[in-house]
Formats: sequence, C-alpha cells, structure tokens
Amino acid sequence: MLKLYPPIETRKSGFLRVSDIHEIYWEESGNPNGLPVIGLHGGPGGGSSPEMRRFFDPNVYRIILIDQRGCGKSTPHSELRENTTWTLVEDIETVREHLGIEKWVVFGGSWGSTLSLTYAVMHTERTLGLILRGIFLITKSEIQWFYQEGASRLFPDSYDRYVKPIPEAERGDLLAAFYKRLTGDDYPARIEAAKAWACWEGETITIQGPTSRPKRFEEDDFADAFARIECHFFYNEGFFETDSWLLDQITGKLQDTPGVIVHGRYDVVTPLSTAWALKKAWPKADLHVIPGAGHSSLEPGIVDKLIRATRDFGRRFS
Ligand code: STX
Repeated sequence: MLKLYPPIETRKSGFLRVSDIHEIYWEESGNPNGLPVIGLHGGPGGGSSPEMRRFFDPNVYRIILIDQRGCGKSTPHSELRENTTWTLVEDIETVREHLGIEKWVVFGGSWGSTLSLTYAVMHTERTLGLILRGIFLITKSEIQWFYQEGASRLFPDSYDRYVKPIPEAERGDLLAAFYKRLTGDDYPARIEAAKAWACWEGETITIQGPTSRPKRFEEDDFADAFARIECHFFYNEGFFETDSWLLDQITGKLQDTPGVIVHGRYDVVTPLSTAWALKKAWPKADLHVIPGAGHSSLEPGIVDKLIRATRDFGRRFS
C-alpha cells in the first residue's frame, strides 16, 4: 500500500481580498513548474491542513491549497455572511487567476468533493480532471441520515453526546435546533453546541470510531467555524436550487472530464450510495470502493488509492 509523501513546507503563501468582508489564505508548495492542482478541504469550515500536501509528489505537482471563507487562516473567522457555495466557486477562480494558472487538477474530499464537482461543472474548461473522496452531494437525504436519523443507529454512544445540548422537545429537527444555537447571541451555548456538533463528526469519520476522534474537533476555534459553517450550508441545502441540480449538471457537463472516485465501504458520514449515484451519472469516472475504511482521507486504503490516482494523473497530464 502506498503511503503519504514526506511532509513538505509551503514555498509561497498569502492572503487575497475576495469581498468587502473576507480575506482568504492560499499557499503553494511542490514544484513551481509542475502540474497545478488545487486541494479543496471538507466541512465546509474544516480548513486545509499540511497533510493535504502529502497526497502529491512534490517533484511533479505545483500544489495549491486554500482555506475557504471563514475558516483556517482566512478572516474573519467563522463568518457566515457572503459565504455560500457560489462565493467559494468564485474564490477558486480568483486564486487561479492570481497565480496565473490556466488549467488544473481538482482534488477534494467530502464537502471538498461537492465543491470540486460544482466548480468543475461551472468551469469545465479549467478542470483537467477530478480526484475525489468521500462523495457528498448535500441532498436532504444525506443530511437527514447524518444529522437526524440513520448514522445514529451505528453510533448510539456518540449520538447521545451529539444531541446533549438540545432539549428533548427540539430533537425532532436537530438541524434547526443546532442552527438556532450556532447563530444565536448566547456565546457559551454556541460553543457548547459547536463542540457537540463537531465531535459527532470527529467520532464517526474513521473505521476506528469514537476513540480515534482527532483532537481539534473539541478545540473552541476549530469547532466554532466547522459547526457554524457546516450548519449554515446544510440548513440552506448547499444553496442549490434543487436536490438534483448538481447531479443533473454532472450528467450534462462532465461526460468528457476524467475522474477518480475513492470511497470507504463503511463511510458513515457520507454513505457509499452517493458515490454510486455519482458513478452512474458520470461513467467516465473510476470508482474505487475501499474495504475496511470509513470517511477519513487518512484511512490507509483510501490514502493508497488517492496516491495511485495523483500518480496516474501526474503521468497523464504532465
Ligand atoms: N461534513 C463532511 C465533510 O466535508 C459533513 C468533512 N468531514 N470531515 C471533514 O470534512 C474534515 C476532515 C475536514 C474535518
């Protein structure tokens, strides 16, 4: 099984003003003359991490990462205004133009797959190909499964902790109940809700479950941006006109775009059925179902297939 490339430092980084309110962080590493790739993180609200650079051979790729509006090093932290799927797609174009890149590979997992696909259908001519993991299309049934009922049956222990800040009477619509607290004026209640929301995801992302929850999910700043931005996007149904908008666009526009889809068989955050539907709508993409893996990009079988994909794309497009 292939492992992550060794850690590397950023060569260049900066901030771009993208609206009256927002500045976003971008960074570049790897080979300045290499094949450009943009890495899009999950959440939304998760921020990029240095591990994301390690999916790419630094001799082959010019690796661009950004922190999407309101998270990571981007400012203002946790800001929801002027923060939608459409403003994020615009920011990707702003970064591309700023760096003088004509076309690039687009790489993203989870919400990063949603954003990658949305970008690709809107800017097909800029997208050489897509490498996606943990497919998520922000449909009502996916949101219902993870935040209301479904995943609750596989993780009843974690679920009890998730719903704890919400009184029984409001548990019939957890998304609305969390939205109220995460966007309310009561700061301690907001942070309590944010940590419960974030830890739910942190405990369910790997095949190992609750005991392997990464540390950052209970840190105030991470949890606040992660929970608020996710909840804002999901409460607004991804800002998509209809549940099927993205899949319809993919059917219409991505038929000639190469893609690799990597999805854990036991992904509980974003179940495999969505990746299966995506593959049907986009026959040109190769779907790899990984046995013994959950949602996280760091599951060993997922790392292996993602690195094979970046290696193959490196040969194909360089
Ligand atoms: N959120 C799915 C998602 O995009 C429902 C996601 N899940 N975990 C992450 O993102 C991080 C690894 C970025 C925390």
